[in-house]
Amino acid sequence: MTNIAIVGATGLVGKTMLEIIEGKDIPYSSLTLFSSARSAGKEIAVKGETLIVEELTEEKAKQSFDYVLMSAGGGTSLHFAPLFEKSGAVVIDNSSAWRMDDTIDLVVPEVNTPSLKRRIIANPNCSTIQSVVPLKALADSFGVKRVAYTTYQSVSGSGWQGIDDLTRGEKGEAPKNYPQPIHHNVIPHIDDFLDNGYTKEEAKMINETQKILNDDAIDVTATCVRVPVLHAHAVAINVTLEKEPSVADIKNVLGDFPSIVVMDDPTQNIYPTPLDAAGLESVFVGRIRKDNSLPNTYHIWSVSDNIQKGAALNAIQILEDLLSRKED
Ligand code: 2RA
Repeated sequence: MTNIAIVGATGLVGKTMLEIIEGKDIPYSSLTLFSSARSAGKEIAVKGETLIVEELTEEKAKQSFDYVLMSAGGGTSLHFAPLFEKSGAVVIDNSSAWRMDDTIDLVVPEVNTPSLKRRIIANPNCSTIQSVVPLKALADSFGVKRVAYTTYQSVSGSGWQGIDDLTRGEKGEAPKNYPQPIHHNVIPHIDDFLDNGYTKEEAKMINETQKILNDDAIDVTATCVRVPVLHAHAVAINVTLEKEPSVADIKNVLGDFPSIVVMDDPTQNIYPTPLDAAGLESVFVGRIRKDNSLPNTYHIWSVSDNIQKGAALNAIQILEDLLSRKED
């Protein structure tokens, strides 16, 4: 008997969670869909059954769920995740609200395992997930000292609103979500600015990388950029290692790591692009080469679907891991 709830079921990530649950045939005895009052009453078909989306209230959070997948923003998570937890559920939360809390696990299943000190597990930021997967492979074999990220993040990272802004721009209309037009443009600004000149998105990549790799000694910096692409983020990763492996060694280690697909043959113009990754589960890497300016330093280009591995799929993989432990 597994009772699952999804909070934010009508959002882009919630909708994708439902598709993955259906596609992977995740077993459940009941599936309850929650949303804000605005979307309550909508009907969604899952595994041949029509479910009616309910407004999430404190009373409903006291029902006995085993697992709650949340993707409804930080405010909703801060308020409702502890209520679900108190009622006995394990919450897997896609917002940034809990990620840097010392008592909360921040999990990418290929990289780390939840301690379950608390029954709230945080799903990391999308661009962080597709970066720490290759970095974990490198850390295990060669040690990681420093990372410099530049991201190229698709509009679906902002949910339906980001997609709407790109569509609006295509029709010559002004943006409603982004501070600048995204159509025919790139915007070096994701989430709010902080006093130190970085954005919150950049801070997420810095802090979450250290937490997931469990190593505060790794120096991390980031510049995060929104690009007019619908699906899949790209991250240019410049990484300094403890050792100095050959590029072939690096390709072998990455190719052997779960969920990584190496696409790297410059002679055939083979490298991953967002169009290659959109809708797929893997983290694709290419353009792997030695940095010409620094010792022990390499460039890696990582591309992955931000709604799949970057959000919904990673959350479902955490759920699958918990379900398999329950069976053991
Ligand atoms: C973005 N990182 O792409 C966000 C989504 N979680 O804006």
